Amino acid sequence: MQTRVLTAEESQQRKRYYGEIGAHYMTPLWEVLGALVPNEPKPIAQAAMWRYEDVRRHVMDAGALITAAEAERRVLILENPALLGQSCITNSLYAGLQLILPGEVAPAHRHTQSALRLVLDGEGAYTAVDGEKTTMYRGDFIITPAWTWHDHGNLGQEPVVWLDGLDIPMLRFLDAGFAEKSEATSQAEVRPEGDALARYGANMVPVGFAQTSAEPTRVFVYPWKKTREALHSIARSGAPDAHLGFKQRFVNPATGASPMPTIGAFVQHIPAGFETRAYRSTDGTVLVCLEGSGQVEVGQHCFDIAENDVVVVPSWQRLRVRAGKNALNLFSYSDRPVQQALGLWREERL
Ligand code: GTQ
Repeated sequence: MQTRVLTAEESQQRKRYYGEIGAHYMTPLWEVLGALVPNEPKPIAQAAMWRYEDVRRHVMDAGALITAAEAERRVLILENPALLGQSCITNSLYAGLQLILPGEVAPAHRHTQSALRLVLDGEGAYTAVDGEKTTMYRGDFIITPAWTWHDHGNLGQEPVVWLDGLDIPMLRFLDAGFAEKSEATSQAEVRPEGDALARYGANMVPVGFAQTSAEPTRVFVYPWKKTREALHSIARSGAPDAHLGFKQRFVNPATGASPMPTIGAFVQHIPAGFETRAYRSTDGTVLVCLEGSGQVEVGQHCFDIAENDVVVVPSWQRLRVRAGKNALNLFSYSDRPVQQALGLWREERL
């Protein structure tokens, strides 16, 4: 709306009119058009960091407060400071830190929300997805696609913490959430551990197997050991991209699409001392530091990051990453595949 100074009478007249139409649940577009159709993304979400060293103690304290069985999932939600009360880290994505103590089980359930786990702290836990277990090692990226049964347990001697990334806000927006609890606390083992990786994650698929890009991958664990080896091999030959360092996208190996249709996942190696040039994209992104330390600059904010720290980069905010004395290995996830499927995704190298 072009703004001009209104006379007192005109103001009164409009206010009266807005009141009249308000009684019929109508409101004038011209008062809000600029906000509804912005020139560029103006996210409400803000850049923020959760320093693992600062929050770990509070995550552990939850272990004395409630059992995994009672909580169903013992998770501290990471809420964007500008979106408090909405259980989201960006408009479309959720993040949480889940704790499971030795001997505990987080009972089997399934839901239409898709989830990823990034293992951060402790050893000996497992996740079972549709009847196959995977032991969780630090840095492993594990998925539980929409409507797959999943339960978690800890057979080890120490508390285990991982980051949960889900599309909860997206499903809420679409009103497409369904969930179901299993009668069995833990799923019966249908296939031995490693079966999915052997069948679908060894540069082969069963002959005749075909998927569409909307179907999630049958590979449900991307072991950090393999990812890390690949990243380091890549980094040994060739120069880093000025804006991204060495950045790889996780895929469904059978289709090349993202592992799950709603959430994209990435891993990035920034060599020691390297500083990326400013970059922005429309997919609000959650970054997790797996190795090394350095700085992450998001718009006006600058965060010193170390292992297990989580940073949220809202849509279209300028991002620069600087690695310290040791190389940085960063994991990230975003709603990029959704934006790309709809022809909306944009990036800019500054
Ligand atoms: O592990 O199934 O952080 O259902 C939120 C909802 C984790 C899970 C979360 C969930 C889960």
